[in-house]
Amino acid sequence: MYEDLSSFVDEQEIPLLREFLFNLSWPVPPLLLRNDILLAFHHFSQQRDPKEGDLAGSWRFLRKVQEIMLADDLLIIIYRHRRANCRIFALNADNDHLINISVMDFLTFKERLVRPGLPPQQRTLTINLAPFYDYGPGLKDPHTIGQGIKFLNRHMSGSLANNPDKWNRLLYEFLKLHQLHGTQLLLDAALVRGPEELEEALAGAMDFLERCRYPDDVEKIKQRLRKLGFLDGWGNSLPRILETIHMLQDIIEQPDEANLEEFLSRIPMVSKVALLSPHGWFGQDNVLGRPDTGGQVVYILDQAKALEDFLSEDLRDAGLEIEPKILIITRLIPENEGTTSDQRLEKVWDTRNVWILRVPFRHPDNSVVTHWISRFRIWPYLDQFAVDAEEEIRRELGGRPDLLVGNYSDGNLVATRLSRSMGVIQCNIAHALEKSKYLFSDLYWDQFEPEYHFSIQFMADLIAMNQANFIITSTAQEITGTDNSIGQYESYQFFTMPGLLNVISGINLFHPRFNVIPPGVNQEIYFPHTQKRRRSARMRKAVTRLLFEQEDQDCLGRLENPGLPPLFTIARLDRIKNLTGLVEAFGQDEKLRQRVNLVMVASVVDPERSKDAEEAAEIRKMHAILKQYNLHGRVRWIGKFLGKAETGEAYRLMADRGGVFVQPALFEAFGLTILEAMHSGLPVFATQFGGPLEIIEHEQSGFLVNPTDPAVMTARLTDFFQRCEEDSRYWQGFSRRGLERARSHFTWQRHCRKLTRLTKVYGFWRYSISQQAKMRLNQYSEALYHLFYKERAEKIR
Ligand code: UDP
Ligand code: LCN
Repeated sequence: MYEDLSSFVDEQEIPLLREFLFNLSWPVPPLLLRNDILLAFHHFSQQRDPKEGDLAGSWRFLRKVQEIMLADDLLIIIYRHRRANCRIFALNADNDHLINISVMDFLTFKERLVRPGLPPQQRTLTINLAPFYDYGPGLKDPHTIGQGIKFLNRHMSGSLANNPDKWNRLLYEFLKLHQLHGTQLLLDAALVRGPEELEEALAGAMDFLERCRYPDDVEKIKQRLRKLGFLDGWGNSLPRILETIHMLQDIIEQPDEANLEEFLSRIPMVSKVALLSPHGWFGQDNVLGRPDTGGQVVYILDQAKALEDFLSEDLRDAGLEIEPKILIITRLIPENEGTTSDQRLEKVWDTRNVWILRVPFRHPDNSVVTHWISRFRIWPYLDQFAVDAEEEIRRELGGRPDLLVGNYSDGNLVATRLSRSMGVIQCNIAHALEKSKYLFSDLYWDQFEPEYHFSIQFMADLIAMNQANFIITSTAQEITGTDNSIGQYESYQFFTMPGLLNVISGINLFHPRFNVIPPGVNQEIYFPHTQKRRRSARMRKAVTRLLFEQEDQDCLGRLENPGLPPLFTIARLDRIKNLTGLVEAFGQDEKLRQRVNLVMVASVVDPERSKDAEEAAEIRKMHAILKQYNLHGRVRWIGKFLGKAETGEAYRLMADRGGVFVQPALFEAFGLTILEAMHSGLPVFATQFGGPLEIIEHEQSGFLVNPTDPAVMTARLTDFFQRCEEDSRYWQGFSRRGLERARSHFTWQRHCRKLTRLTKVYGFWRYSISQQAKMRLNQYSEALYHLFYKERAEKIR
C-alpha cells in the first residue's frame, strides 16, 4: 500500500522537496525532529532561486512531519495527517511512492537505528493494549476528544431509548445502591421492587408533589415520600424535589442526553474524597513541592478547598445534612527541615473538613524511610505505600471514599492500586507527563536511567492511564496536541525504548475517559490590582520592599531606574522554565533594556544552597549571564520562596507599575502563574509551547511568544511598551481582556462543578459496563505491574 507524494504537494514542487529530503544533513544517529526539519527547510528555501516557484505545499507537508529517519537508503517519515493519528511512510530515492509501514516495523527500524548491534534474533518486549480497547464504545471524531462526558451521555441516553428493558433496570439498580454515611438514600427497595414499580411509584410521587398542601414543610414532604418509596436525597425544597423526580420520569419515558446528565449530577454520590500526591514535601507554608511540583501542590490545595465548598452545596441541594470530608494523601517525611512534612494529619487552612494525611514510605523491613526522596526515585516505595494508605484512609473516613483522584505519575499509580482494591471510581490528573518534557527520554532511556528512571515511570503511566475511569486534563492539547504537533497523552500511542520495550499501542485517545477541565486560582489571593480596598497596606509595603529595595543575601541587583515598568517572572530555576533564556534575551536587546526593568522571583541565588543538580547549574548560568551583559542595574533577582499571599500582591504591584508578566518556558504543561497574573490584571506574555496556547487568545487576552526565537520575543515586548507609551489604554485593554478571559474560563468553581458531574456520570457508566471485559485489561495491567514495574523499581532502592 502506498500513496503518491503528489497527493500531498503539487507536482511541480516535488523535485525540490525531494532534493531537500535526500540532501538533509544527518546527525548521528540519522533522525531529525519537526523543529530541525522546519529550520533546515527554512534555510533551504532561502538559498534557492525564487523563480523555481512557490513552496507553500511543501511547507504544509513538512509542518505535519513529526520526524524523519534514514534507514539504509530509505527515508522513514512520521506524518501527522490529523489530530490523534499519524501515518508512517517510507520513501526511497527512485520514485515518489510513500509506502505505508506498520508501527511495529517503524519501531524496529528506530530501535535498530539507536542500537545497531542488537542481534536480529533478540526481540524486545512488545506492549499492545489495542485488543483491550473494545470493551466500550469509542469516539469517532478526533475533534471531540476531551469531551468524553458529552459522548457518554449521548451513548447512555441512546441505550436507554433503544434498550429500555436492560437500561431501566440498570438505572433502577444504580439508584438503589446509594448510601451516604450509612444512610440509605433515594429508593426504598422494599417498597419499589423493580423498574416497573419505579414508574408507578414516580407517578404516585408526582401526583402527591403537584398537589401538596404544605409546600414549605420539607420535613413533612420527605416523610410522605418515604412512605411512597422515595428516601432522602431528592432535593431540599418542594420545587427541587419535584424537578428531580420529573427528570427521572422523563429519562424513563423519553431519554435525552442533557436531562440524563442533569439528573445524574443531582444524585448525592460524593461526600468523601481522597486526593493522592505521594511524593511529598506537601504542605501549606513554604512547603510547596520540591522541585518541579510547586504547581501541583498549589493546584491540589486550591482544588480541595473549592471542592469542599462545592460538595457542601451539592449535598445541601439534595436535602442532606452531611459535611463532605476531603483527604490529601501524601508522604510523611520525618526529616522535615522545619516544615510540617512529619505530621500525620494537618488541617487545610480556611476549610471545615479538608486534611493532609501523611503516610510514610517504608523499607522492606518495615522501618520508616526518614529522608526526602526525589520524585524520580520513589517507585520502589509505592506498592507498600498504597497498602498503608488504604488502611489510613479507611480509618479517617470510616470506610471507602466515593472518589479517588490521582495526581502525577506516582499518584495515578497509587490511585490505580487503591481503586482496584477498594472498588472506588478513579480519576487521573497528569499535571505534566515527563515523556514530553524530556526530549528523547524514550529513545535514549538508558542514558536518562541513572538519574530519572523513566523506564519505570512510563510503565506506571501506561498502567494508570489505561485503568482510570476518567482522566481530566487542563487543556485539549495535553491529550491530542495541536493540528501540527503531538499531544502529551498522544505520545504514549507508540514508542520505543530500544532494547527494553516497544509500545505499539499504549493509549486509546478515542476512549471517552478524557475530559478537559482547566484549573482556576484562589480568587481570595489573586484579585485585580484595581481593587484597592481589598489590599493590605502592610503587605504592599513588605512586598514592595522585597521586590524592589531589599539588599541581603537573597536579593541580587539594584535597579538604576526603578521607575521603569517591570517585566515580572516567577518560577523555579529548572532548565525547562528558561528564565536564563529570558534574562539573556533581555541582555541582548538594548531597546527593551532602556524601557523596562526585569524582576524575577526564582529559587535561590546561591548555587551551593540548591538541593538539585539541574537547578544549581541554572543558578550558575544565571550569574554568568548577569555578568556577561552587565545587568545588575537592570535586573532584580529575588532568590526566595514567596508565600501565596505575597505572590498575589507581587502581581498586583507589577500591574500598578504598568508592567507585564513573562513566562518564557521551553515547554509548559499548563502554567498556573499565567492564570494568577491574568486574575490580577497583569498583561501576560507566555510561551507558545504547551498549555498557554489554550489559556491566552493571542493579541487579545495576552501574547504568545516563541522563547526559542529570543530576538522576536523581545521585539514584541518592546513594541508593546512603545504602544503603551503612546496610548495608556493599550495596556488597560490587555489587562481587562486578560482578566475577563481568566474569570470566564478559569475558576475553581467551574472546575469543581464539572469534576463532580464527571464523577457521577462516569459512576453510572462504570456501573453499567461489563466488568468481565474490563477484567481482561486488569489482568494484563497486573502482569505488567508485577513483572515489569515492581521488578525494575526494586532495583533502585
Ligand atoms: N509559587 C509560589 N511562590 C514562589 C514561586 C512559585 O507560591 O516563590 C507558586 C506560583 O504562584 C504558582 C506555582 O508556584 O502557583 C507554580 O505553578 P506553575 O503551574 O506555574 O508551575 P510548576 O512549578 O508547577 O511547573
Ligand atoms: C505541573 C506543571 O508543569 C504546570 O504546567 C501545571 O500548571 C501544574 O503542574 C499544575 O497542574
